[in-house]
Amino acid sequence: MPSTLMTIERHILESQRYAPHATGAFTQLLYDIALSAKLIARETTRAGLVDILGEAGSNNVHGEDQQKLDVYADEVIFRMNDHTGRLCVMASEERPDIIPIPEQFDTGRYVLIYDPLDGSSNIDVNVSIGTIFAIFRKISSGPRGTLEDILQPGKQLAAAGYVIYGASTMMVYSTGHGVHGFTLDPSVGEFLLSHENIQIPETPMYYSVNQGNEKYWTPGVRRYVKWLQGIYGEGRKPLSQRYIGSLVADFHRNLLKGGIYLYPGDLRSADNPNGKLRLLYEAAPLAFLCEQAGGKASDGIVPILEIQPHSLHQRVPLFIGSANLVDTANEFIRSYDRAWVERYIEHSQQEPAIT
Ligand code: P6P
Repeated sequence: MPSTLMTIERHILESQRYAPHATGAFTQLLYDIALSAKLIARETTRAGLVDILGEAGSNNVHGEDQQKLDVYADEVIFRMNDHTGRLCVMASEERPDIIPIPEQFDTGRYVLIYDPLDGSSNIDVNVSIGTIFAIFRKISSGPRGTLEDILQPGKQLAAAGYVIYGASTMMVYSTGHGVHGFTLDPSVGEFLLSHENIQIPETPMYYSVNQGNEKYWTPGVRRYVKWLQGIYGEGRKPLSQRYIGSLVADFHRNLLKGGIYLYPGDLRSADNPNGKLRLLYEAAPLAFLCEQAGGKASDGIVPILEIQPHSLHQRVPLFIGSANLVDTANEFIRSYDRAWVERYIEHSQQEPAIT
């Protein structure tokens, strides 16, 4: 536990020293995200008490039933940021297209991409869920943001983070100067610094994968998971398998304790060898954090942060966590999954160009 009492607002302000030319808009944007997280946290803890559980009766772009809390979280983040003049464009997991800044408001030099409530299928069973956010700088030439500003590779991120709504609510973020975790003290409504400069342990404890998908895995992934299960010979505790079905919760545990989360691509459907997770608002922001914490993240072939997105809701296989475990995953795939690699590369090149 850090010795000093530091709120997230003061920490964000102090990290401004890394960008003396910053206008303060970046700092304010991070404040706004922290405030959104407090509002969403309040509803997640009350979800069982008010009529906010259950489905909103609508579907999102992916045809998934939208839980009311999903819709609430998406609205909170949008309305917290649409009028501040700090953003030029937004994008959300819950919305089909990019979200322009309403005409009546000024625009700014930042881009906000977010998954308002990841793991929402767990809402009704009271399992931890999370918000994931990514912040880019504007790169398009016009006054208002475009899809070009959204489709940036993760290596260009200005900041990224997540909020986990669990036994306690934590916000974890990085602006490229280490990864720092803050725990919400609901009695005062402040996020207080609780995990300074998080580094993912070299020695892993967990591996997280949906074993139920084993029959769809490629030969390399099967061999890799077998390797994980036998990683420590006699005398040493093997890795434990932990899979909550909530990416933020699984990632957070592995970040603090060491381990790997994998959602591999597979050959289940010929037209989508990319697996389930989304590049822009799930894989890339968490990969940014993981690399800042000394870990790695890949699609099984290349680093996640190097991938040039082609479309807003593009899926990508994800291997993320302790560096040595990610490197080994890449080796197994390189050695045993040529057919899948060719299909994946071909499919990625067919992704619709910027429209
Ligand atoms: P499956 C939640 O829907 C999510 O996007 C991640 O949070 C989670 O890790 C994954 O999907 C779970 O997917 O197919 O194992 O249920």
